[in-house]
Amino acid sequence: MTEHPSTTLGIIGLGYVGLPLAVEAGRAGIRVIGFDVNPSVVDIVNSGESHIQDVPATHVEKLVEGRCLEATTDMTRLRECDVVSICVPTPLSKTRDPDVSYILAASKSVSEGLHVGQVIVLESTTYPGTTREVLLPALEATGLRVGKDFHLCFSPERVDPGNPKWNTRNTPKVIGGITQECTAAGVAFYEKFLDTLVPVSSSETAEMTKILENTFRAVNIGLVNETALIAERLGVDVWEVIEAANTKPFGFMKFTPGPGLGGHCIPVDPHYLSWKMRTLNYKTRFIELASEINSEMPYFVVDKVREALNRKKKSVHGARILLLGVAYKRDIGDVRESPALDVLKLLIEDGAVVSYHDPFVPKLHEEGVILESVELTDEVLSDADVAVILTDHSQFNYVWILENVRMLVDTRNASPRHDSGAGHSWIVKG
Ligand code: SAJ
Repeated sequence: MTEHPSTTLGIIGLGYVGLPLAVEAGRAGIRVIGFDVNPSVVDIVNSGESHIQDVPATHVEKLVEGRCLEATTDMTRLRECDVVSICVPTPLSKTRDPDVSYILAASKSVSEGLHVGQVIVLESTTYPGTTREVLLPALEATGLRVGKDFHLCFSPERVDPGNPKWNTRNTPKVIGGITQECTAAGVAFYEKFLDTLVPVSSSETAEMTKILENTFRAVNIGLVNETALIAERLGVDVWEVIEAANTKPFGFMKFTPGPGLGGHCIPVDPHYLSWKMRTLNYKTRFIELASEINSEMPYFVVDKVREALNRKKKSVHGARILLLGVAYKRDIGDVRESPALDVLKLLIEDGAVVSYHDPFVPKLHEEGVILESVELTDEVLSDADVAVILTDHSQFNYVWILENVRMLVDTRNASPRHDSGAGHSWIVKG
């Protein structure tokens, strides 16, 4: 571990971005103070535990015991830091507009402790212009000047929860400052413990880079979901089409249809750009159209359930429906913006008796729905009128599921292709 005793890094927000960053910096010998408004997060970290799936508690414990890492709710201690990295949430408000309240709160705390020589870096995904228009005024209100007394950069987080290969240290890190000196100062700090830095010419460039990365995903997922809707009408198996297209060794990138678009990044980030462009009188048509199509998918899934029941002369009302997986993607327990919640609500509204099984989500308490994950047994499977695969967790035994269910709607192409040899429609058994 190379020592950087002179540098103290402050990280505001100890979530899925902040805690991995704290651990990587601490392991490089940088002293880290983690700041969080949630006292229980502070207590978890200070007791050498971890509340983040990708951060082993042993890593936290070692750094806390080695006095390289401590956590606090006391924002006045930001003045002790040479560098401050802001890793707070940037959700959407109820009206689907950017909610930058967490960035504003962090800006206030940072400006109260701002001193000559500090490097401030915003890592939270946001619309191009936020660093210069929101953060900079708050910091220069202290009388200190950017690029001269302190440095200010944007450097997007690129954490992919659950990714076994790419982590905070080895994922290339884009960084752009308000001035070139800011960019240089940011690079000089991060290269102490990150493998690859990608300096760009401004904070707006860095902000736009991140938004493009996630808009690219949202739009391509929208395209493949529309392809699924088209394939249904043509009687073609969309997954077979995608697998065949994916044999093209160049010029194609595989995305797969599903029950909709979940997570706290992909469904959210493109709307930050849409909002910003509306203020500049420009309509981001691809983003809006992709969002429209992705939001339609839960309704499409419920139509497939209705179609399956119809084949047995049953209605949705009173039907026993078992959802398999409610997390927004496989092998994690995060249900934020999960399309499974939309499917669940639609089925309950239609009078179905809905239960779910998700090994990563022991209980659901979302928007008025309170359910606990049921144990998955032969009986539970065979009792359901319809089972619906919404999240294709790796640990599910799909052959056993297919054998025991009466009817199966598979929104992830996870179950074995049924023996008829025909393509896999969304209704796999029924
Ligand atoms: N999805 C599809 N079809 C696809 C891919 C995804 O329906 O082909 C759905 C997923 O089921 C999920 C949603 O879209 O509901 C988002 O999936 P995601 O794979 O983009 O997963 P996220 O939200 O965890 O995205 C993160 C992103 N990381 C950050 O924004 C920091 C993204 O940049 C990563 O590329 C992505 O993980 C990843 O590759 O897993």
